[in-house]
Amino acid sequence: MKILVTSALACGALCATGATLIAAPKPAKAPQKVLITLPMDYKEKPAATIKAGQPVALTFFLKSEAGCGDTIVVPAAKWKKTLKVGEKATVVYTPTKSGILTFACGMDHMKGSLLVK
Ligand SMILES: [Cu+2]
Repeated sequence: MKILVTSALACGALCATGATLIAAPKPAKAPQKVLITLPMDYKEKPAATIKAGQPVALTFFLKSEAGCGDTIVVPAAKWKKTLKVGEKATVVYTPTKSGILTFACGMDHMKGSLLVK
C-alpha cells in the first residue's frame, strides 16, 4: 500500500504535465555512434560510414600520447578538444548531406574522415 501511495504522489507532478507530455515532439533519432581511438592511423580511407540527416555521436579516445594529435578538431561541428591520455570526448553532430566529414589534429596536418551516405 505504501508503494501505491508513493506512486500516486510521484504521478501527481507528472500527471499535471500530462498534456505537455502528449504534445511533446517525437524524440530525436538516436545518434549513430562512432569511436575513434587515438593515436590513429591517419589514412585516406574513411574511419566509418554514417548516415546523413541523423546525428552522429563521434567519440575520440586518446589511448596514448599522440603529440599534436592530442588535440582533435571537427571543423564542420566547430568543435575542438585537447584530450589527456585515457580521456574521451564526444561531439554530436548531424551531417546534412552526403560526402566526407573530416576531422584533424590541432595543426590540421593529420586528417581523418567519415563517409556520409
Ligand atoms: Cu598535427
